Amino acid sequence: MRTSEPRPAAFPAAALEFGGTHFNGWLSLTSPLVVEAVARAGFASVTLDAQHGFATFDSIVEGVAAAALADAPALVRLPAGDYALGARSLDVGAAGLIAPMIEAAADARAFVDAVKFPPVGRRSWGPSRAMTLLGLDRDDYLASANELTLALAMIETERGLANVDEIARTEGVDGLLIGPNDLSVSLTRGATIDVGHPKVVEALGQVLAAGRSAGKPVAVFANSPAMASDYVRRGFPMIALGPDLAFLSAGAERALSDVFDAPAIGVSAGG
Ligand code: 3PY
Ligand code: MG
Repeated sequence: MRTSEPRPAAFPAAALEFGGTHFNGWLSLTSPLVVEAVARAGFASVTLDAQHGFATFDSIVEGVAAAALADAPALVRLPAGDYALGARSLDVGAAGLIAPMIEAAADARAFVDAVKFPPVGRRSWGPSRAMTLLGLDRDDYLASANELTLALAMIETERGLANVDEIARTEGVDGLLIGPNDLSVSLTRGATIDVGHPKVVEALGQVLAAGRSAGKPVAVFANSPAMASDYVRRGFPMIALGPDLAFLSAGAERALSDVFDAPAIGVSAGG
């Protein structure tokens, strides 16, 4: 007996285009409890980070399910070039993939080849968990998977920026995601890691323009709530904020300082 409706684990690119800002919670820790807590805090989706975070295939299996419990699609950021993990993540119900360090159309094609079914790519069949999560049968999943699963190419190097138009135009790439930290490292030739550096700020406009002319959404990673506010003002439709460790540290610091800032509530010392 079915006890609940299928969870909306899908995440069509069109979801990013209806106006407003989509906030994604960026997770480096592997506990499904963390995934669910961040999703329930109000983020519209989460990212399980297998590049610089601790996500593994096993934690992705659990994380996708934990996000589904909170009605949030889960994206997976892949280790650079690990498109096999991308296809496996989609098989277990990830709603989309983020490929770091995409620098040319050939990189974008290799990504798309692994994660989109023909005729767009060459993804291999085997989405058992994804079909269950979405409540789709085999034919319906095959017919809709390319649309329902998002493939985001990260632009975060000088070379990627130089080739951003051809990357954005690659069929099967559903959108771009800017990595401002790596962009700073790359554009300043390793001199500084400053997401507010003028070269990084200029690059934001260039990537937004490439997305606009290809008709694809451009997302950005924000290191802090202040950066996220700035990106809202710049009109990004999707902002990834995190990581969870920063949320945890900020919450812990806040809890401790609140102990001393709280007004007295009249508890007597006893006696
Ligand atoms: C970057 O800013 O370089 C990122 O990859 C965000 O995680
Ligand atoms: Mg990066």
